[in-house]
Amino acid sequence: MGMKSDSRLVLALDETDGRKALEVAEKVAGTVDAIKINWPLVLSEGPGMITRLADLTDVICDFKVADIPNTVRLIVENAVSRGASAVIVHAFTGDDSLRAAVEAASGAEIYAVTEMSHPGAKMFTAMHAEEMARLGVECGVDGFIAPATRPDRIRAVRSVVGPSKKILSPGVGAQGGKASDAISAGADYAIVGRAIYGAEDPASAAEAFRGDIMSVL
Ligand code: BMP
Repeated sequence: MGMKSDSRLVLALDETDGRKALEVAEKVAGTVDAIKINWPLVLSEGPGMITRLADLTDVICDFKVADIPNTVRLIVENAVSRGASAVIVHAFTGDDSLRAAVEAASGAEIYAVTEMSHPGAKMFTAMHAEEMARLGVECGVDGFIAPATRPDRIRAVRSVVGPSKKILSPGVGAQGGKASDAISAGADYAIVGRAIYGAEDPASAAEAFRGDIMSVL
């Protein structure tokens, strides 16, 4: 299993108006390899949005699950049963919670957060990013989230996890990172939100990001 890797671009669809979200999704579904949804859209439009978007492309549920193993299992099973191809979990919860996520995914993928992309990430997640990446490999996760705002940290995570694990990298566009820099540093996919769904013309914005990524492949 696993999502396609044609454009290496993932749309972060944090648009909270369901009608607009679906409009953007329809416009860019042919360009991006997957759509990532997070709490803003699910809380405003309901979890049925997972299933609706899954009709268009692979859906990554970015629920950043951080809980005891039983609760992790319940959340991952629910998201996967609604059509999610992947679920994002936090790694700081430790080995039992990570293993619970991997077991519950049954065919879908689990991505674990290492260092986050915002400035505050330097306070805690950055210090433990390599340890969390190592733990994720031990627990059998399929991939990792690492920051496009700090490509050197993508390189550090890649060197720990090896070539076969996926790295998805948010922080492109609105947060200042560049998609091609993230890919050159070892990410498999760049995640882009506001710079696509907030653009006047989301389809051509997505095409421009794809072009930037292709320039380094
Ligand atoms: P934007 O391109 O609009 O900044 O959106 C980035 C998306 O990636 C958001 O959904 C955010 O929650 C997510 N994200 C992030 O920005 N940094 C991380 O370290 C982890 C994330 O999941």
